Amino acid sequence: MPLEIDTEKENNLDDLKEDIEVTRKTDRWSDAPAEVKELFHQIEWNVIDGEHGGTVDLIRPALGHQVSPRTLVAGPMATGIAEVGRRFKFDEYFLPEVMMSAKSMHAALGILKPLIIEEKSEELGTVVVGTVQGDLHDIGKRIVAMMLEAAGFTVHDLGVTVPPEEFIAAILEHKPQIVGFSALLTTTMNMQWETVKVIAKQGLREDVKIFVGGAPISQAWCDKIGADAYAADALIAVEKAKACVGKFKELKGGDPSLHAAMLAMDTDLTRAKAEKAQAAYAA
Ligand code: B1M
Repeated sequence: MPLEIDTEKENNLDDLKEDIEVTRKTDRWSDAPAEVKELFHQIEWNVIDGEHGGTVDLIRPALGHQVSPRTLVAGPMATGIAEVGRRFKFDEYFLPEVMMSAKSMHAALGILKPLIIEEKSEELGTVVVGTVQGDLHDIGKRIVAMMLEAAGFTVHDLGVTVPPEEFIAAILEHKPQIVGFSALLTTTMNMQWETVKVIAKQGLREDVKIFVGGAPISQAWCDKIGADAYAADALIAVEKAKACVGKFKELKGGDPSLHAAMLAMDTDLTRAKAEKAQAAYAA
């Protein structure tokens, strides 16, 4: 049985501005056994310090303690890379440091990917994903792709800086039910819109449900560009993708009812999360 560790609760990450000694005093991951809590803090700090060898060396012991690959991705790897983003934003880190941290994330994801995909038990449908043209960020998109695979989808990941024509070619070749665009830069988010337009121009809009995600992306942006669903994280992407090939299977891409249904799912997911947090607090 995998260990139950809550990765959905909002964490205060101020300790990550300090050092691991300060981190050890926090109650983050305190629902985990002490040795796992310690491993999680070390993973956070290895991602922050860009120690890819160290990160990899910590992943296997964590798995040995029955921590699930998803918990590692959504837990200490996510908090570590979030702190890297903060440091970059405030000019405490420059590109070389960020690249080292990204290398740590990729090294860890390389170990976790086969394990996550092994969980695949059924065939739900086909998804094409890619980071839009001009954008090199792919850590989040890889996580989304892995989680979709684990949930039962066949995923064709087109990589980074994918031009609209490549998305079109992949739609024609793989006939996916869902196409997902990732964008991490305010300067590349517009390529999501361009790609939606090219798909529509090719007469393929009704054939695919279009998902958008990435740090600067929002529901308002999804509405504006006429995408079908916005996913703030990988778990939401999975839930919405399942609904698209399940209860909303008959709705076509671009149908306003599909868009409304996807939006309503956010309300349901937020309510479920709040109820879970309340139950945990009461216990
Ligand atoms: Co860049 N970078 N970066 N960077 N980088 C950001 C995005 C930035 C916010 C940092 C900052 O200033 N705080 C900033 C963008 C500012 C802006 O546009 N407003 C920035 C910048 C400026 C740049 C450069 C321009 C820097 C420069 O050259 N001067 C440059 C651009 C290069 C280019 O793309 N052309 C650049 C380069 C890089 C690296 C190459 C060094 C590296 C990327 C390595 C890689 O990915 N292979 C990098 C990194 C690592 C980051 C930060 C620090 C971390 C991004 C990340 O991996 N997050 C980032 C800071 C930040 O985001 N706070 C930053 C972790 C990941 C799990 O989260 O990607 O959000 P995320 O994915 C989530 C959700 O968004 C969602 O689910 C994921 C999992 O939960 N999601 C989807 C994502 N895609 C989805 C798709 C879906 C659904 C959900 O459907 C398909």
